[in-house]
Amino acid sequence: MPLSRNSATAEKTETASETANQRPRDLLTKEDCLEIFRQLYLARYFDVRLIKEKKRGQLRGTLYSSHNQEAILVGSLFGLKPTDWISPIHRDMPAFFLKDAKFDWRNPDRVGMSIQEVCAQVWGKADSPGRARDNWSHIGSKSKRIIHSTSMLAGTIPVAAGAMYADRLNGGDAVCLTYNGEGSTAQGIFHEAINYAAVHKLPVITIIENNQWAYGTPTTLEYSQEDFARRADGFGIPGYIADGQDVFDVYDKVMQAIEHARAGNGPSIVECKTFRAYGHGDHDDDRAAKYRPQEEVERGRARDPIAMCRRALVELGYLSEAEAGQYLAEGKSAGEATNEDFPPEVVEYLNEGIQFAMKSPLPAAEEGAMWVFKENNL
Ligand SMILES: Cc1ncc(C[n+]2csc(CCOP(=O)(O)OP(=O)(O)O)c2C)c(N)n1
Ligand SMILES: [Mg+2]
Repeated sequence: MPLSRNSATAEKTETASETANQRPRDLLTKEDCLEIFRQLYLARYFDVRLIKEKKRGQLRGTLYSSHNQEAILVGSLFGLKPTDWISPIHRDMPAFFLKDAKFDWRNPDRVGMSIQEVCAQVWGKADSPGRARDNWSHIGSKSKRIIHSTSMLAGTIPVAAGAMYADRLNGGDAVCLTYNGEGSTAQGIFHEAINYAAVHKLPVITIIENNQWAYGTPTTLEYSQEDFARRADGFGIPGYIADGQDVFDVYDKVMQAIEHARAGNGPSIVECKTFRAYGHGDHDDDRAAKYRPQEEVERGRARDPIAMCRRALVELGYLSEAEAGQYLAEGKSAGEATNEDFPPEVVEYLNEGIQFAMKSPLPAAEEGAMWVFKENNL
C-alpha cells in the first residue's frame, strides 16, 4: 500500500483487513512528508557545510560525518512527542537540532537544541552547551530531554534505562531513543543495560546504525550473524530491521517500537542498515579509502536517502517532476555539492547558526578549571 495521499479519505474507504495492514507512514500527511524531505536536506547540508568550513580553515577538531545516514535520524525523530527523550552519539550531531523541530525549526520553546547552540558547540565557543570543552557531541540537556552524549560506546543505554525508570515512577509516558553504531553492540554495557530494560519493561529503544564499519573493523569481525537486530532475541524483546536509506521505512519500524514501548511492553531494538559515506572521522578518510573496497563505496553511495525520499514523493504526487529536479544534493560529496543543491531555507537556517557561532566569544581562560570539581560548581 502506498503512503496515503489523504489519510482522512483513506480511513473512510479502507476495509478492516486493510486497516490492519496500515503502516505508520500511511497516516503521514503531505505536509509531514514534505517536512521530512526538508529535514533530510537540512541534515545533509549541516554535514556538507561543516566539511567545507573545515577545509577553509574555519574549524578545528574532528568531524564525524552523518552523510548518507540522515534518514535514520530524520525518520526516527519524526514520530516522537516533545516529552520524549533521545540519546545521540558521535555520528548523530543533527539529532540535537532536529529533535522536536517539526515544521517550526526556530521555535524557542521546542524541546531540542537550537541551530545556534549546536553551531556554537561545533565552533567551540562560549555560548555553546559545552562551553568549548569539546567541539562535538559531548553535550546534553535535561530540560530538552537529551541525555548527555559520551564517547563510551553504548554507555548511554544504562543512563536511558535509569531515566525511563524515573519517568515511569513519575507517571510519565515518555520513550527514549538511544543511537548506537553496530560496533557498540559488542560492548558489555550494551547487554547489561538492555537486559535491565527488558526485565523492567522500560521504554528504551535501541537504534543500531549499522553502517558496516566500526572504525576499520568490518561487521564480520563484530558479530557472527548477519542481522544485528538478532541481538534482541537473547533479551526476549522485538528486533526490527529497517532500510536505513529509506526514511519512511525507518519511520515505520521506529513507530512500531514506540507503540510497543508506550503500551508498557518494554524495550526493543531497531537495526537500520546503512552505509558510512566517508572515513570514521575526517582524520580517517585517506585510510578508509584503502581498507574499504571501492565497489562497496559505490554500492552505498548509489542508495542516497535524499534521492529515495524524492522518488517516493513524486510517486505520491506530492512533488511534481519539475519541483523534484530543483535541488540535487544526492550522490554529491561535500566537495562537489554547492548551496544551489539545497533549498534556500535550509541554507539560510544554517547561516543563522554559523553567524551566531562565529560572533560568540571564546570562553575566558579561568573557565578551564570550572565545573570540574564540586567546589567550582557555580
Ligand atoms: C568503550 C569504547 N571503546 C572504544 C572506543 C573507541 N571508538 C570510538 S568510535 C569507535 C567505532 C564505533 O563504531 P560503531 O559503533 O559502529 O559506530 P560508527 O562510528 O560506525 O557510527 C571506537 C572503537 C570508544 N569510544 N568507547
Ligand atoms: Mg559502525
